[in-house]
Amino acid sequence: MERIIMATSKNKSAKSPKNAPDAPGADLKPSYGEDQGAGGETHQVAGGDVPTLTTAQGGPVADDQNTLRYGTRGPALLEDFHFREKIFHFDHERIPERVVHARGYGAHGYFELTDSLEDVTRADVLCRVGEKTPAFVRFSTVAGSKGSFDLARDVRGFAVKIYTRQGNWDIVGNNIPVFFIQDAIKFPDLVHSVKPAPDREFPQAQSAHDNFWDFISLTPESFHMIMWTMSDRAIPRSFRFMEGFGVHTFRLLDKDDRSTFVKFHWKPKLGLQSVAWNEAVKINGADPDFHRRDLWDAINSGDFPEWELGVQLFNEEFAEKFAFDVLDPTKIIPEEDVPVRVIGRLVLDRVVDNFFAETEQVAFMTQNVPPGIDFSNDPLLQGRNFSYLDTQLKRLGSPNFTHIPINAPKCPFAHFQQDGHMAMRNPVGRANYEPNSWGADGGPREDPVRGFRTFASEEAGPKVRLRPESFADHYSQARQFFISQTPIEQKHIGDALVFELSKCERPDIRSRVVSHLIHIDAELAATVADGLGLELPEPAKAASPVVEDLPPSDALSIVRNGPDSFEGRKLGILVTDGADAALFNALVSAVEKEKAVYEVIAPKIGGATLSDGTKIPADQKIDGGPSVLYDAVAVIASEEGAALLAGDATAKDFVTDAFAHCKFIGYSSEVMALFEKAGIANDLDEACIALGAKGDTATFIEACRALRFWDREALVDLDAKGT
Ligand code: HDE
Repeated sequence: MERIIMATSKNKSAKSPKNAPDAPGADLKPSYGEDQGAGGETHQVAGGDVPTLTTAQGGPVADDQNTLRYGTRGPALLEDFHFREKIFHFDHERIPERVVHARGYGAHGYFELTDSLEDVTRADVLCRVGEKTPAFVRFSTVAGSKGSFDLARDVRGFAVKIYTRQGNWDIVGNNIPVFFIQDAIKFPDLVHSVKPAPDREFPQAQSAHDNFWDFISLTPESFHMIMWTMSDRAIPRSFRFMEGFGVHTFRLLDKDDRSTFVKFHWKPKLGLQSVAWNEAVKINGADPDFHRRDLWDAINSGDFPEWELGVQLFNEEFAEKFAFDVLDPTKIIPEEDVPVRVIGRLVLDRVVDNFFAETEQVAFMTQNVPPGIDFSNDPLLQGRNFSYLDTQLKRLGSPNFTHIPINAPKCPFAHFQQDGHMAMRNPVGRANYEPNSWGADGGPREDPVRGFRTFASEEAGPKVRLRPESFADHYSQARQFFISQTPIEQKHIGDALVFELSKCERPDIRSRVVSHLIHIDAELAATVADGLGLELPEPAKAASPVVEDLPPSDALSIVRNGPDSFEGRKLGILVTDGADAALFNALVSAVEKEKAVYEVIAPKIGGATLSDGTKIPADQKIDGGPSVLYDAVAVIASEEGAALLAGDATAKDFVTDAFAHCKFIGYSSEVMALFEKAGIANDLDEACIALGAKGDTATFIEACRALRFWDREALVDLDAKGT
């Protein structure tokens, strides 16, 4: 609590109106040192001074090890207020986790506009080129609970809060540009179906079960999204290498309230990248925190993740003639039809100080838009605008959740809202209503010119519960997505469907899913049916004929939008005692030159002694650092070391997995002994690169830029399907 008071009182410099953060309460600033308890008294410990431990009321604590009791063996005493307060607070530490997107990870940064949109919007943040506006981003999975693993096959949340001069702007998006459903009224059903079944409370963080596929197979509008979630987009390598999308069509309004439609895109600077499903399953065991650790490590090492903000701008005329309804959230507008114009960048440069205070308490809301940005009638967006405010009250427990620093605007603000649980910024003075006649002491007033104005769209028609005819085509864009993928990505979609449906106990559900796939791609449907040992069913009844000739779009493929560098990626170097020091050092400098990172894996965590006698510490012991944690691997061993590895099951897994996951593998000649025992010696291909001669290490790291040697996948079938 003390720190919150500090944070608000530090805002003194901004000239702020009555209800601004530094009005009431700011005078509580203590006259002693900021973060010190007990009157600022400190204790000396090894490494410096620390504050005296206090109760939440500020009273110094003498003994934090023992409760107060009668005699050493007697009953505890009620008067032990320190114990009572400590346990009371502990008992109330949890708040409800998010109903969806419970598992997430946040970081601070800034948004910088590079290209002004002042011709189409009066949103200040989209008009000030070069200004850095503070931002907070929270990435998440959707289905799993807070303690689930990072590499679930799932959509990822990509929620961005930008603290603009005109209030908070939240783009509460996903890493997939479409959604499962067209109408918000189906959201509870969708989420219930994917969450653990209510009777048995499993499976956790997985869509591979009957309830989910039952719902999906009865909801044809979900099939475009299903193509995306069965693609490798649903198993990203890192938050840093995924795109983000605002999904819905929004409006931009200029100073005369003229409207332009807009869709928002975040494009990662380092390109797109995903993992293999077999890898994802193993990463979840080896490091369930794989994605959050990746973000934490990247930011803390100064390698700040960055995305471009792009917009697709279009007018009513385009919307009218576009083949699909721009209000339908199960549709995209291909970049070939409306190019993405890059207008800014988002950089994440600071991890949180405290996970709960920031990442857990951050409250995103689709309805947070500054003047100059407005909503469309997308029925999903309309429903979300209702839901997000409601959910914050449930989770954070008070209508004053905007008083929590992570949610508070950073611009001056003033209103007459007051009281309620945990009120920290009540209005000062006599007027707490308007209109009033207290003149200059009367508090804030509305501003019709600079305030938020809604687009005055003409609406007409009867009150109905009906989807528009223009929402009826459920398969054409699903097909367009599928044909836009490279062959290897298409194979992964087929594999994913077979895997997921093989976890369904009911054959009729498997079959009903396949009956929809027939409309998307006949060969895909046949492959999935075959993979399931299922007879090809009759096609599902389609509400609208499938448009088969939509052109493929390169923007939809991950492989076509990968990086051209190994920058930001991680090499795992497995070394043993006696490994060639010159080779190791050359490899490390090649990695550093590429702005990539590396970890050393060794049989013992104490490290390995190289051929020249230098001891290098290990980051991982071999069974704690399987190759699935790295983008590429190198194995450098002495003859003795290689013999030792050849007899070790985890070392064999290290290389066979790297091989099966189509990774680039660098190796010293001694390592052939390990390859032989692991059964891959005869299959080595051009992505297995011998490191001996000078220059080999540079060649190896250059090769790693391709990230995967996909040609290998045909040889290492990972699902025993023979495809
Ligand atoms: Fe959400 N969603 N959502 N959602 N959503 C929530 O808000 C909801 C939808 C998204 O990191 C909840 O604070 C409804 C689409 C993200 O804190 C809740 C509907 C998209 C996050 C909620 C949708 C999203 C949420 C749960 C259908 C992508 C996490 C806790 C109409 C464009 C934000 C909370 C964070 C969170 C409701 C559909 C993205 C319950 C009713 C579509 C990234 O309010």
